[in-house]
Amino acid sequence: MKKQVMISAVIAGLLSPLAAQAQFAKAEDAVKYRSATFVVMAAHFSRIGAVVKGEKPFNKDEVAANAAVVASLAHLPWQAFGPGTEGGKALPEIWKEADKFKAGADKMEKAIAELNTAAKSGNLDAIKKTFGAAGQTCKACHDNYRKK
Ligand code: ASC
Repeated sequence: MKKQVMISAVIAGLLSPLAAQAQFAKAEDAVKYRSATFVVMAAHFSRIGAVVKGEKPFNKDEVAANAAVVASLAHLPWQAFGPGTEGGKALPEIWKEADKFKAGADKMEKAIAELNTAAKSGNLDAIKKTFGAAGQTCKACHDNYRKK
């Protein structure tokens, strides 16, 4: 038993560097994965948007829950833009300007983390401000790297 646990731990240790690097059998799977993460992210982001725009009443806990979902999903799509996964709504510029694309992704993750912090605080003014800034980072990438 002890030995089995040790073996499992060694295997887990060997595999952990790979965990950050997504494994997709086909390019199409990577396209589906990243599209799905963006769809779910957008659903939760726009629920916060409705509050920010005054279309829905401000419920602190709901905004915080939506921001937490967005913040955890924000880390996911990038691993699915690996070499050879061109397709879907992604423009080929993503692979030609990988550093610039990565910088945009980092900026977005940071802005979303700030929205999440604001949402946890429950301060609506801070939520509005950070929501706007986060939305700009979504838009910047869409303008440059998403098919119209
Ligand atoms: C959303 C959504 C986006 C961003 C972007 C902000 O609600 O689905 O992609 O905001 O439109 O400009």
